[in-house]
Amino acid sequence: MEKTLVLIKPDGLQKSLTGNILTKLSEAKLEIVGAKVVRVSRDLAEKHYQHLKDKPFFEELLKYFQGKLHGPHFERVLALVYQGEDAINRVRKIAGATNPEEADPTTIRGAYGRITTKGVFENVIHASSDPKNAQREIDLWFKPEEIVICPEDK
Ligand code: IDP
Ligand code: MG
Repeated sequence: MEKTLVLIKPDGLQKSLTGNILTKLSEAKLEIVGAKVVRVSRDLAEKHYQHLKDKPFFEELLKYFQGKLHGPHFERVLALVYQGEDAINRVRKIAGATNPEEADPTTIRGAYGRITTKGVFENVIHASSDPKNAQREIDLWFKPEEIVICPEDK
């Protein structure tokens, strides 16, 4: 059993894609064990994307991730934790490649993502990349009591 963090980023919310994204993700046959709306502070954004802090696009990425490119109503993300067998890879497959122009058009990022004129990949969702990152990210975004696990799975 694996858990993985999914974030519907501000562009996904602004484009009214929440329903489409959740429907797509339901193909993975996983369980939702956590969900909430979060206003992303600079500190949280920096921690979440700490592996990219030396990249030239880091500042623009933080702005995008905090919703500062999408107006005051979209300064938020929808955070979800999915659980199930091979959850991390199953969700990554449905999410698609990081670069929305290289992503398969049938994936979420391929269908709905874009690259801004400033070069940010607005790719609609985040999905944890591997078990170590999934654990780190779930601990960063959720308190233990916000995760609802079936007693039989404990
Ligand atoms: P991932 O989201 O597929 O795991 P990461 O390399 O962890 O990819 O990058 C995190 C986020 O940073 C991406 O989802 C995308 O929004 C942005 N990003 C990554 N690489 C680039 C780039 O080369 N140019 C612009 N934005 C990028
Ligand atoms: Mg990543």
